[in-house]
Amino acid sequence: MAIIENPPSSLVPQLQGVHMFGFDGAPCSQRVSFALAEKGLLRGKKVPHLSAAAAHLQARDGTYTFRPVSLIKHDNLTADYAAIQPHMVVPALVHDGVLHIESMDIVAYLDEIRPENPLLPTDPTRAALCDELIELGKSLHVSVRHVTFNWTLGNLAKTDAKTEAEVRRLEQADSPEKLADFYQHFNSDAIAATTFIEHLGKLEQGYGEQNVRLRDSGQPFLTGQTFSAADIIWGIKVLRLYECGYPFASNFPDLAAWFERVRARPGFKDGVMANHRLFHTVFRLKARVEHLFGGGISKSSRAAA
Ligand SMILES: N[C@@H](CCC(=O)N[C@@H](CS)C(=O)NCC(=O)O)C(=O)O
Repeated sequence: MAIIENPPSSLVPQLQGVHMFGFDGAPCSQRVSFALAEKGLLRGKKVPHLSAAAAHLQARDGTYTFRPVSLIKHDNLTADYAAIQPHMVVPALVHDGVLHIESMDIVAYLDEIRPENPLLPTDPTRAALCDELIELGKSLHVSVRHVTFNWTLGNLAKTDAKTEAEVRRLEQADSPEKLADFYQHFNSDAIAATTFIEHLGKLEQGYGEQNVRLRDSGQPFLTGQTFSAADIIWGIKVLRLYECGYPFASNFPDLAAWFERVRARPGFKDGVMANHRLFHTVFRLKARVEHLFGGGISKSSRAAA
């Protein structure tokens, strides 16, 4: 479990109940919002992310307090947020003063504290497959970042020079996120077009494997008959590329059919889409216009494996 002991922020130990620091348009944040909704924990108050107002410190029972950290305004790339989330990424979750990071570790933690509607299978074969699919999903996160920044966000995601220097100053030497290097290269257009295409290829390889798994098993979900944390991480991974205009229905039809099942879930509707409608629509529209003019991601996608 990724628990951060004694974080520098004085806010964290004051927070009671469940508080989530997140951004509704970010895949890693969506994984946790999805899991919270699957667990029946509803979003309660929404308060400024650094608020220490007395009325904001206690989350109501059965709900979680949402503390939005705008990745567009780069709220995450600040000393105040680095004092909470040491790698300057979302999400972070505080439960009764204890800070948890790493989205899939948070999902596992939620499964532990609210065992109803289990997300981690107990059957050893399914559990091993679930772990494997989560690990693969995590390893592809850097590819989602490259693809999203290139095909969806573009210049919007660039930081100014001051923020870039601040990230370099604040980032811990052993941060797994390597945000300082990423922003340095992305801001100066130093990432080769072939690199973006390679990342898209890695994702396609992963989607292809899941497409074959679903087709061959004939099961409704990735690890079998019931929904699991593997469906959360992969569902969100498909959502993001779908928003970039990726042609899932033609390239990976079994995965596309599975995604319809995932997005029909109340947990997906309430946890992910209810707070993400605007970005979703804007991303999809942008992708459609690009496609219309002969550009966009479908031009770089390969045919089904
Ligand atoms: N391993 C982390 C990765 C978190 C992560 O990369 N979050 C992204 C959003 S999906 C982020 O906050 N990026 C900050 C940025 O790009 O400036 C987790 O799973 O929680």
